[in-house]
Amino acid sequence: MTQINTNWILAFFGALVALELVKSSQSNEYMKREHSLVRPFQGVGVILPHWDFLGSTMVTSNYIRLTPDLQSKSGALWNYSPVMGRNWEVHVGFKVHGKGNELFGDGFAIWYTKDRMQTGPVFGSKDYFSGLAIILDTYSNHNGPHNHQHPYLSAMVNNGTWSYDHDRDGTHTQLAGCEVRFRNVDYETFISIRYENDVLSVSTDLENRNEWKNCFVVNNVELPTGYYFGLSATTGDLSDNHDIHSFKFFDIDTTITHEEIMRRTNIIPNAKTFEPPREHKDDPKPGMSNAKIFFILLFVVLVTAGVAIFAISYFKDRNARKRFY
Ligand SMILES: [Ca+2]
Repeated sequence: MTQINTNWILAFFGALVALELVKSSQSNEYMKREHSLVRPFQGVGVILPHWDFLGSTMVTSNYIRLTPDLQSKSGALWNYSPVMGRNWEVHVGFKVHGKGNELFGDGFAIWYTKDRMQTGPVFGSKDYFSGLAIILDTYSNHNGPHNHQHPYLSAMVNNGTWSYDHDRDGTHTQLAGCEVRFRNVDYETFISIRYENDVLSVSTDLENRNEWKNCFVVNNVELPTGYYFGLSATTGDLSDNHDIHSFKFFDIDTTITHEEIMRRTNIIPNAKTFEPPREHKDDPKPGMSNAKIFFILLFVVLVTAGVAIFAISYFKDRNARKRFY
């Protein structure tokens, strides 16, 4: 009886192991290493195969930190192989965490763009980009009303002529978005970006459930082949650690000809549907810093004291003169 049980258990675990092997070999067939980043990251020195990095980016064996939880940092990671597939899916494992409970920022972006390794004001990368940006915005600049909370996940497609407007948290150029909560959790959080037959689908796994939750699906999004994947993050007055744990690229093309891939390199990125734009309001004048307020108060005190001293001595003088009459 005991023998039978043991055999059963062994057989059961054997089957499980076999199943896992099949699963992993299947996913590895689709995963393209030249566009992926998997642990451990550190080989010899800090060379990352297929990727370049810049700015505050720091590579450890377990994660790649785009920015530390310090003010005014900016970092990026860029794949150096252009993507020559039409249909793909990308899974990014990340962790955003920091000391701030109420105030933190600014967030990070996942790029599929024409230009790579260019720094700028949009989460550490250049504005007026050509391509796709998936933005995970943790700080609400909140100029004028928008009816969502932060962190906020949104997509923007740009043909190089649009500017990402931080004042409005990019809401006038976004295709779609959803509220997300991914900060300061103990486990790794994930985003999936699927681009198949001009349909862009973004979903997340932020609750350690090992299942995807839909964020949005947008039809009629045209992106060319031959662009580059990148990741970038930035901090300003507010900060966070922006850590990347994995980047997995899956080729989901079933049948595509070389001609079609080449033809699609000429596409100008575009999306047929945008969310309705909202009016731009100029930013309110920036608030005075504490140092400024201190110096103004000091100035007022000094002037008041000066006037008082002058007044006292003046009246003293007058009083003194009066005695002569
Ligand atoms: Ca923002």
